[in-house]
Amino acid sequence: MANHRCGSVSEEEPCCDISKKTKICLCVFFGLLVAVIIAVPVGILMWRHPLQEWKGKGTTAHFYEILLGRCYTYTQIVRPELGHKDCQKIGKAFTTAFLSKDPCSSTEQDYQPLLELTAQTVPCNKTLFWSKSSQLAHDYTRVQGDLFTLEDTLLGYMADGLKWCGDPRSSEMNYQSCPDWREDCSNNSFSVFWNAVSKRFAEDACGVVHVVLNGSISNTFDERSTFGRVEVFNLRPEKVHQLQAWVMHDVGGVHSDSCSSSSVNNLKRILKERSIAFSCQNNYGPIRLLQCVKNPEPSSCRFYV
Ligand code: 2NF
Repeated sequence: MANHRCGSVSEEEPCCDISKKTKICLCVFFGLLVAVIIAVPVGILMWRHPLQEWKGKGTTAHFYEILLGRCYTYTQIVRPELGHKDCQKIGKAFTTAFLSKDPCSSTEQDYQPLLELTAQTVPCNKTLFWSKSSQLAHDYTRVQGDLFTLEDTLLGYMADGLKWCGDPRSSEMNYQSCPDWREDCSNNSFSVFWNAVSKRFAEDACGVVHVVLNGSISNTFDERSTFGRVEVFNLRPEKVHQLQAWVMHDVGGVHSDSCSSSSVNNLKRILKERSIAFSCQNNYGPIRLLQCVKNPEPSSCRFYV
């Protein structure tokens, strides 16, 4: 019987048949070689960058460790009166909300278990909202320890300043990039979280509530901000008697807006429609004092120093 294996020579077949078989074998060999040359670098690239690329910054390095550390710091040192909270369980519920999921299809339901584990009562009259005035509002609650911004509650404290997202193709966090809420998608795991916790913070508020607004920018009350979009509309008129706004100007800076400006009047109108009383004060004294302690030179601070 003739031997048809590549490279073998049978006595019955002429030599020209060998070259034909050799050609086929060479073709298969080079075909495989080309496939390997293409597949290996592509495979390496896929292995090194298996996750989708987004326009925003990636997950904060050591995200999980920071979450856990902040949870223990808050419950043991900052507010031990909150009582026992299971930080391991809270950390797990946080990451479960977004890991292995499309970071542009996040829902408030994803964060529901986390919200339930971190329930916290803020006393009536002690809620402080802020918009475009993060530093100042937090400087104030640091000295006025019985007032709470969202970041003075457990969940806000844990997440403040961090970034996070996952990827449906991996169970890992995406440390390379995360969706930017303006450029990629609005329903991203980060924005949806802040919308959900801001909503709960507003729903839970009662009595007279306060907001620090920035009077040194033109849209002091911004309807597209979290305060303007989420918090104002989730205050419960049956529990919240009044919203008191403090419009603060930078010391020595421009006074773009004040209590009588159109953007603040817009806030007043929305609250009136929602049957919530509104009051407003420019450069509220105790917060002005803090601004002047940090920056005592300008003439507007003469009164305090
Ligand atoms: O990072 C936070 N701590 C944070 C983020 C978003 C919302 C806190 N909040 C809560 C706080 F409790 C305040 O009461 O909402 C209120 C402040 O939010 P704001 O939007 O009214 O105030 P801004 O100064 O305009 O924004 C605060 C931060 O949120 C970002 C913004 O870039 C800034 O870093 N931000 C605003 N809207 C979105 C959004 N849709 C957003 N980030 C992602 N998606």
